[in-house]
Amino acid sequence: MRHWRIELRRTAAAYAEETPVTLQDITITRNAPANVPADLLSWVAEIAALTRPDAVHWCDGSQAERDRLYDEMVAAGTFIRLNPARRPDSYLARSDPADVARVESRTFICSEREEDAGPTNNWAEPTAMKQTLTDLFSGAMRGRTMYVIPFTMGPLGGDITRLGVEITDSPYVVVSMRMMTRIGTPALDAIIAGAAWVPAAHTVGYPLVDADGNARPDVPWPCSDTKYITHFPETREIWSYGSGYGGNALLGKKCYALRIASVMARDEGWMAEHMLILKITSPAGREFHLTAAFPSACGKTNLAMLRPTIPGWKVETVGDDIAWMRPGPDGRLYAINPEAGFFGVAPGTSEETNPTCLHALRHDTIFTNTALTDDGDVWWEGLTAEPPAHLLDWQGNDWTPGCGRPAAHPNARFTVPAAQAESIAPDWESPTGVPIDVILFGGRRARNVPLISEAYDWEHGVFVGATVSSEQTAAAEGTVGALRRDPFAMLPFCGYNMADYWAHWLDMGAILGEAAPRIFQVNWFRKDGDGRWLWPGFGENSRPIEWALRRVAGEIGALDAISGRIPAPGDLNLDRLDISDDDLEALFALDPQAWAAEADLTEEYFAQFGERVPAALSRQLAGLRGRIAEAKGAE
Ligand code: GTP
Ligand code: SPV
Ligand code: MN
Repeated sequence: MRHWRIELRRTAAAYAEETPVTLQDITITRNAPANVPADLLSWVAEIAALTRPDAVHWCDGSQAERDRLYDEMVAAGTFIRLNPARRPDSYLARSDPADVARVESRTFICSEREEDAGPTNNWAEPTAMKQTLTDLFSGAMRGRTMYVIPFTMGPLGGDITRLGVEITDSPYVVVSMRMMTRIGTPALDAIIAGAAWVPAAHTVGYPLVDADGNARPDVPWPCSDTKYITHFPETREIWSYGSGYGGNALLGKKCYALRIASVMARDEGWMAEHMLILKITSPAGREFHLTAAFPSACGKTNLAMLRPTIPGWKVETVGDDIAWMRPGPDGRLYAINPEAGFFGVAPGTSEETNPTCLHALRHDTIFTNTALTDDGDVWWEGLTAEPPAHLLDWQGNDWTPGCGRPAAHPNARFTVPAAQAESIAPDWESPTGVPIDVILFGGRRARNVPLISEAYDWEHGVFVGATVSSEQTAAAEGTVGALRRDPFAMLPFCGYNMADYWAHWLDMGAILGEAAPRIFQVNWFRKDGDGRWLWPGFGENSRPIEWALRRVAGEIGALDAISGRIPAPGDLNLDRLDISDDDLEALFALDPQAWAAEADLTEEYFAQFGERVPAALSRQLAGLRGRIAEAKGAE
């Protein structure tokens, strides 16, 4: 399995021959906690021998360690301490302007065979990529401290929980991982006790001493113009070079919990999904759990902290970005949130749109690329109706309203422990997870896709998931607003061939049978001809969700339509909602002509996967065409 280590060891040894270095010099063995297993110790030693840090620090995850790193980052200019009277224990980081989001064009799945990465992933041959990375990592940590971060994805002791170890030269990554995962001694103890772990090597690629021994000063946000975010699915490894931002650098998140975990899940009969997890209690006290897959920056964090506008319903948060799900002993599908924090989009978060989230950010929060107010607090577009008269923008430049530049970067983010959300469900860390009743698929669609519709069955639900399109957001580099296919909101996150992933979903449906969650498609983002949102969104999204739960409870019927089953007139709860009949009609309008065009595009889209498209999905496409023809006939 780990044949690359031999390769790397050879390369590292060759490197050490040129410039002799002993492991004692870089204090790996001296600093290592007691009983670290030999495979972990030798991996750390190899990476250290390759990257040549000044020191190696094994993270214990303690408050003292955190405090020391915060102080060091403030001294280095990486962190600005926010006004403690306004935002206690909170910090602002400004990234390099060229390192602000995930870089999908530099993200690679290095499976042995190209077809196993599939047409939607960048593929690179693993041996060649290892060589490239070995060259890039050589000496990359000179002048820096190398941190070793043992972490767990999921609560320790959980059935679905998995371990990892990230090596990084970024203290920002250490303190962010401390919020986003569970790091330190307990995770290391589990590894010492024999748990399997995924190695994840990260460097910002900005050594402070070059190969000739010339020193250069550090910068507040070190990174490299060259970036590689690489995954080796067969050997379950992650290597990331050149970026310090979000999913590029916090390797537990997208790299492990989605790209590598999706491969593990396929092999082991579970699911790793880009989904929020909610607990919902009805006025009668019945508990439901729901997951929802929306593409990046399309409303998962908002829905995860939903405040229902309809009376009597209670919503609690289990997770806001990733769900790991597997069938439980009773045959139902159980989900855990593998993360421990939220790395959420700041712009648009306000007392109106997401008060629960805003309250979670009152203390102990890291902000990245927001604006800074004159009194030492943060600000972003949408936080207040009126912007402050003066700010420092996300790059630290003077900013005044109307200057023509955004104050916060559109992908400015907060990092905060999940437990700080007042909506957090009491059992959010349940080691067995929560049983899922409903799965939602959504995206930003100005046209065609109705507010809500229910899939006819699991197989149709998989078709709906496989055909999700969404307007692109600032969460990744690219053209914001461009419509692209984002199946299951997993386009940038599936670690193997997307068509095989659809087949895995169909297999899981067969295993779950009657106990499978019901699947719905939602769209909060439909617009009229003038570009105005037709649906108020946010807390009002509780209305279509209430309809879905009443369907699950068997309380109401529905109307068969092109995209699925839609609410019969009067069934969608509109009490005290100010919405015109025209807007309501437009929200559910299903134009057969437009849907015929969608079906043509789906056929084209499927074609690129060739023979690997499951027959069930081709059958579903034929079914969709049948419903379109019927609707045309009825016109
Ligand atoms: P990642 O963290 O990137 O995976 O994204 P996410 O899905 O968690 O995104 P998030 O919830 O942070 O989405 C943020 C954007 O969606 C903001 O611009 C919000 O204003 C917008 N948004 C969320 N819910 C709604 C809604 O119901 N209606 C409208 N119109 N916009 C919404
Ligand atoms: C996303 O882009 O879907 C995120 C943010 O959740 S990042 O961790 O940067 O991938
Ligand atoms: Mn995400």
